Amino acid sequence: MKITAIKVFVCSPGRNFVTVKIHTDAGIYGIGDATLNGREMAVVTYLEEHVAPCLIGRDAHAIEDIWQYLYKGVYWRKGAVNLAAIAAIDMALWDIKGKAAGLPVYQLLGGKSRQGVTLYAHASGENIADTLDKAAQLIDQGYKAIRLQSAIPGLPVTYGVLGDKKDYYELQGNRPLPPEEQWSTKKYFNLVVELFKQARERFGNDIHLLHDVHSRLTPIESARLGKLLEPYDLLFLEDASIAENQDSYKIIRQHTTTPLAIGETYNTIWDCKDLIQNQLIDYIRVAATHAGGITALRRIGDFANIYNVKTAPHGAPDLSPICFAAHMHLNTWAPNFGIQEFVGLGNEQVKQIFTSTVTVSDGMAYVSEAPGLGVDFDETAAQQYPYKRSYLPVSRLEDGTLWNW
Ligand code: GCO
Ligand code: MG
Repeated sequence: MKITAIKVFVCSPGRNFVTVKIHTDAGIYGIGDATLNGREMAVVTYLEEHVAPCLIGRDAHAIEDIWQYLYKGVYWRKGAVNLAAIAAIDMALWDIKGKAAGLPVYQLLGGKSRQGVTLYAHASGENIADTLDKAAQLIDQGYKAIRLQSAIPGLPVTYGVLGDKKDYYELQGNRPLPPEEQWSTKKYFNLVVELFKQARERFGNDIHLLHDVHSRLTPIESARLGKLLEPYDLLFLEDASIAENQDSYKIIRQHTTTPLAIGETYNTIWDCKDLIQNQLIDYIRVAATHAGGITALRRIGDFANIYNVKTAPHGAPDLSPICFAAHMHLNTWAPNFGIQEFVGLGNEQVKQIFTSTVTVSDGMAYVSEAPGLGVDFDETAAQQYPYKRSYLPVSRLEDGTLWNW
C-alpha cells in the first residue's frame, strides 16, 4: 500500500488546528494532528516543504521505518516543529493501518486494559466560590476528578482563568501580538492553599482534585507548595516547576509526598528520561501531537511503566479531536494509564469539522470499534474557518521581568 499524496490543512473553528491527511493507492486515507499553538505555520511549511516530498511512494504500513526516517534521518533531530510534524504523519499511518486491518488502533497496540478512560475536567473561576460552584456542576455531571484554578486577587487574568472569554474555544482569534499577563508568587500562595482547603471542606475526600501551576514556581517554592497541599490529597500537582534541568525535581521530591505530573511541552523521551527513571514524577503528561505520535507515546509509556509512573496525556483544547482519539486508543490499551485531561469534545464548529466516535458519559470516555482512529476530517467544512494568526500570552512579574506563563 503506497502513499500517493499528503495534504496539510489549517482551519480556525475558534482556534487554529493543523491537520494532515495521507492518501494511499488502496483508496484508504488517514489523518493526524500537527497543531503547535502559536507556531502553526512553521509546522505547515515543515510538512509541505520538507516531509511530504520524501514520503510519496513509500509503504504506508512501514510506520516504524517512516518514524525513524523522519527522526534519525534528519541530522538535527528533536524540536517542537519537527516532532509535531512526525506526530501527525505517525497518527495518520496508524489510522491507515487500522482501517486496512478493519480494527480500532487500540487493538493493534495490544487490546483493552480497561473498559473506559477516567477523565479529569476543569473548574476555572473568578474567585474561590466561583471555582467551587463550577466544580460542583461537574461533580453533578458525573466527573470524579476535577482540576481547580482560580483568579488571584490583585492580579489581572492569569493562566487557567477565562476572564472575559466565554469558553476555552475562544481563547484565540483576535490577538495580533501576544497578550501580556502578570504573575506574583506571593499572591498566588495566599490563594491556592485556601482554594484546596475550601474544596475539601465542601466536597469531602472522595473526589480527586488536581491543580496546574503552569511552571511558575522555582523548585524550592514548589516543594513548599507540595507540602502545604499535602492535607488536601491532590491526585497530582502539574508543572510545578520547569524541568529543563531534570535534576531540579529532586529538590521538590525530597520535601513532599504530593504526586507530581509534567510533560505537556515535551517532544521526546529525552526530555523526561531522568524524571522517570529517578522516580521524580508520578504522571507523565506527554501529548501524541507534541511528542512524536502514537509510536513515541507507546515507547514513553512502556518506559514509564517500569518506574511506576502513570500516563496522563495532555488534553487541552489546542490539541485537535484527532489527538484526543489517539490518546483514547493509547489510554484504552496502556497498562499504566492514569487519567486523561478533558475540556469537552469541542464547540459546534469543531464537531462539524472533526467527527469523532469517542463517547463521554459520567466522567468517563470510551473509544468506539470503528477501524483506525475513529475520527474523520471534513475538508469542505474546514474551509469555512480560515487560519487566524494568534499567540499564547506571555507573563511578567510585577516589576516587568519576563516570567513563565
Ligand atoms: C493544560 C495546559 C494547557 C496549555 C496549552 C498551551 O494543562 O491543559 O497547561 O492549558 O496552556 O495547551 O497551548
Ligand atoms: Mg498544563
